[in-house]
Amino acid sequence: MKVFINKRIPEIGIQMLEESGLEIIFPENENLSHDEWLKYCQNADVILNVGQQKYDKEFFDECPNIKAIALFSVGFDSVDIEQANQRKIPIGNTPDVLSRATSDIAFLLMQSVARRASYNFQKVKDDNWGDFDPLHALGQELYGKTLGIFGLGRIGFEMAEKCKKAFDMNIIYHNRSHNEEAEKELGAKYVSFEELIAQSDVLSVHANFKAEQNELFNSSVFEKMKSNSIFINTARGGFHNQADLYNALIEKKIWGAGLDVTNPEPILHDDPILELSNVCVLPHIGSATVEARNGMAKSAAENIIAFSRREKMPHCANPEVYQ
Ligand code: 8YV
Repeated sequence: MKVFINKRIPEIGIQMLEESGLEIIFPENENLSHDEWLKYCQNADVILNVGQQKYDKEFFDECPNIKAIALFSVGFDSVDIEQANQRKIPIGNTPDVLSRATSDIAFLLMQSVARRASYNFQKVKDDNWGDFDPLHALGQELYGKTLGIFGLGRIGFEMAEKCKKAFDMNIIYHNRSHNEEAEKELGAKYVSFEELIAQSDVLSVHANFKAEQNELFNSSVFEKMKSNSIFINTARGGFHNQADLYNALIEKKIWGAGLDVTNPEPILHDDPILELSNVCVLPHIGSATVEARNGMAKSAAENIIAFSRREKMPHCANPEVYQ
């Protein structure tokens, strides 16, 4: 069975696949054009996918030989799951192993924005330390404030837990279903979407992205948020309309924003949001720790090995494929 891996992943994953006797195909160079990438896919049985390549109807039509895809990510919005199901193609993902790292980045962004860390760091880099000014660049404290989580799954839970422990924040959340563990352990309260946006001092997005949620956070939402509120997105850039976010920030409808994901991604170098002092943008590094990336490599390899043994993938985004 031929496994195409488009980018080097941590050695542990490669080792596991090799020890299982699988044939691994790496591209000659990692910056493939779409056509070059497609050719590699056409010659493979299984793909271990790193990055956001789209797996849509067109892809599946052009690569009829593909039998399974193991994503090197927890998010699976890049895959048309219905198409995969029709063709009985299991889609593996990497949940759990990156929850801590990704929620750490949400927590970091929240604090960075609340205390204006990137703005102040830029001042230091610009040789503009400045005189002590009792009124300049003041941040805000997070103790006892309300954290709203949109999408309280594994990553959202870890973010809520950190905020509870560090700042005794009140946790409210909006989700497809109730999260009983969060309600019991963190006192989290389920609220409607309208209540979530109106009551949050920090609103952090952690849901799985679906096409129908495209730009859910837009001007009509930012308008209803508190003027002291901080918007955090570490999930997918598609959740927010970036021009609307920019306008909400300059019109002081909200107080600040921390983004690990942008719309579009990568961010355009001349995006005016980058000029704002109450914004911190990171280049999608939520899972970028040694521990998380090793875990992701291991989970992806486990998925492929299980598939090669005609077993169910242990971390599967479309378990219905096995019914
Ligand atoms: C991945 C992510 O590193 O897991 C996800 O869904 O967004 C990141 O952790 C990135 O998508 C690369 O595949």
